[in-house]
Amino acid sequence: MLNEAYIGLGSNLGDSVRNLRSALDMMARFAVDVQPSPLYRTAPQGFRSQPAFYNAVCRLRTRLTPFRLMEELLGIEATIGRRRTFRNAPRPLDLDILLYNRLALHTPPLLLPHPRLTERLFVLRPLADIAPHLRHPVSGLTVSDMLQRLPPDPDSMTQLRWE
Ligand code: PH2
Ligand code: MG
Ligand code: MG
Repeated sequence: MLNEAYIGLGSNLGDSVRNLRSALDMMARFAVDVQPSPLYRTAPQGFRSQPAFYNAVCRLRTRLTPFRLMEELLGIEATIGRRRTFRNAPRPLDLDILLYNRLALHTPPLLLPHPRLTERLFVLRPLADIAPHLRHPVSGLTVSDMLQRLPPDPDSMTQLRWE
């Protein structure tokens, strides 16, 4: 059975745009219909004294379970050169499963939907570009609803070209 998942992509070390593009290419090994959102340059949220991020999301279809999907994504992060040091440290690539079908799961390290999805402009803005009517399986809110509930912060994001 083909499952539908949404993945958050982020990078703020090295050649970030190249890292994000390579990650999208590598997802074709275990997924079909990989559809990326527009690309954004975003101000770091949380730990602020680090380089600006490049963020996007993508939709994909896969036969993998969420656990196997997470393993594959961690494998791509490692291939691109991520070394885990401290939480929220600058990284060449971060790939997070945001949503997987309408599944709600609490099996750390895999939490679905992604618990910080609703508070992150750098996730909701690109997600709204490709799936505005998609619903959060727990709250029932659409992506546009969630985006409208966030305080507007237009200066924190700039849309860029992929090429
Ligand atoms: N990821 C984080 C913490 N802060 N800020 C931005 N702008 N983009 C990110 O991808 C990001 C972040 C932890 O994963
Ligand atoms: Mg992550
Ligand atoms: Mg993350």
